[in-house]
Amino acid sequence: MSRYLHLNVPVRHYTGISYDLNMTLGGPLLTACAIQAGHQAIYLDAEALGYSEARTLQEIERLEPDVLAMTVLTLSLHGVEQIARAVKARWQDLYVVVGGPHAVADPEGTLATTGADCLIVGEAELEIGRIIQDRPRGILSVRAPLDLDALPRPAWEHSFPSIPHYQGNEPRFERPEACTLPMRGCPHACSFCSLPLFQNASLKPVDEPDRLQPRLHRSTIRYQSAEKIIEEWRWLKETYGVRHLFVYADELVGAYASQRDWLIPTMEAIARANLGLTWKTQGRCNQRFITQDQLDAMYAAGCRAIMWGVESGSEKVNQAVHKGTHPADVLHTFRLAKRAGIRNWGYFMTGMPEETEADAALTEALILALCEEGLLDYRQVTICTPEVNTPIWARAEREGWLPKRDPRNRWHYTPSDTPWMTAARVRYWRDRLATAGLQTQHRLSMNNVAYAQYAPGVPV
Ligand code: B12
Ligand code: SF4
Repeated sequence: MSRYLHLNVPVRHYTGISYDLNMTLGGPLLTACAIQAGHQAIYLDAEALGYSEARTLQEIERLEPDVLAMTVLTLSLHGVEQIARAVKARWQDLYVVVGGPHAVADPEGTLATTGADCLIVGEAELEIGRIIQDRPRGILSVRAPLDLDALPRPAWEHSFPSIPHYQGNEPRFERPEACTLPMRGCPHACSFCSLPLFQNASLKPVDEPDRLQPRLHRSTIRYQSAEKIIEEWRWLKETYGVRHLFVYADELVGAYASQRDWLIPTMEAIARANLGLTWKTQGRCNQRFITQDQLDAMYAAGCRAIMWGVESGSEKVNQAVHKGTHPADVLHTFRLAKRAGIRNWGYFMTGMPEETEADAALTEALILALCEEGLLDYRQVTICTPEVNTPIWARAEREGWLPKRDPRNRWHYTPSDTPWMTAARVRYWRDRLATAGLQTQHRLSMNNVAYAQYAPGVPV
């Protein structure tokens, strides 16, 4: 039996932003799988706890793990590098393994700069027990879980902080808020999204290190059964008093035709279970795949808000980033959701490839049309940030407009000129789009790249 510590590293000391509102599931899930495999395990979200690097190291010392696992996002890479180096300087024998979206996007670079013993590419639930036991080295891939019902619940009882600590990103929903992941996978390949990277290239798998195999399969569509979902949601309510859920699904509704075959019966079963929970989730605007019956069923099951990735009001720009949606998809979707009683949260970007000021004006026109019909309950306007090794990043690098690298925050807060707009004009459009169509302005500045906007006085 080994002692496994899964760490979400602190980032606020170099980003200047506290990422403590929402929890993440990878660490608590892998912690549960480690426990199931017979190990002692803890998940520590040092960022949510407001720990400094020094305090995080003290906790590592106190907990005396044999295996230190860290999730790496592009933004948290610097924090992981700091902790990994400090750990290796003090405790050479402590086995350090890293994984997560940035590890998938840049395995060689991440292994080199963190100095970890091992880097895992993929969803690691099925293999984390083996990794803890065998402590392999180098870059290895893992089989993704295909049967989500077979996975344990996230180990919130071994997670610090626990669920009630997190405030959630919408103060008007009831507390406590938890998160859950009833489906995984998306067939699309938007060029700014990191998730499609989970399916590229070939690597040696953990279970057969002598053989190359394709990485599996973030894009493969997988669902929990209604029974499993209800059991987990009820457990969250009864154990932690949870009142509201953030349903992390790659896109829960609108992504493909057959989605409804799972969605409608599952929503009906959740509604029948009468759990008394409200929730929000993510969806994709589409004229064909979004239908009233699906949204009505979601509302009956407790859905009160959907975050829609609108990106741009210009069809040309949405084609350029492989989003492939049209303003008519947005209007159709927002109308049906509103009719169902579900709040529309629109997520817009500016500073995208091929986006000129005329295209930004089309986004403004779409926002105004949505406001005119009272369809936009909340909006967020973000300056497009190329994440490492996504297609949009490759394009920006090729065309010479990749934002200037800041070694710590990996250019998340440093928009630069694109061939189609200057950085100053991108900022201008971000601010203009954040307030377009609002009579009373109530702006919530989240950070340098995003502005969030609540329509004042609108109850959730
Ligand atoms: C919840 C969430 C958040 C929360 C919590 C983030 C946090 N503390 O980690 C909040 C809102 C704070 C947030 C913030 C940000 N986020 Co966010 N977020 C998500 C979201 C929607 C769900 C994460 C989740 O729980 N997934 C489910 C679990 C099961 O998957 P997973 O985390 O990938 O873990 C699996 C594997 O990666 C692997 N694994 C993970 N870690 C490890 C470690 C080891 C050792 C091993 C072996 C395996 C392994 O096994 C896990 C189990 O299958 C994802 C999108 C998504 N669908 O995943 C985006 C996502 C992670 N976010 C993203 C981004 C860009 C951001 C921000 C930079 C946004 C911004 N501009 O401010 C910040 C960065 C925050 C930070 N601390 O660095 C990108 C990351 C891209 C990248 N290359 O890094 C994602 C992938 C969205 C996307 N589609 O591109 N985010
Ligand atoms: S539709 Fe959503 S989850 Fe799918 S690739 Fe695009 S942004 Fe990513």
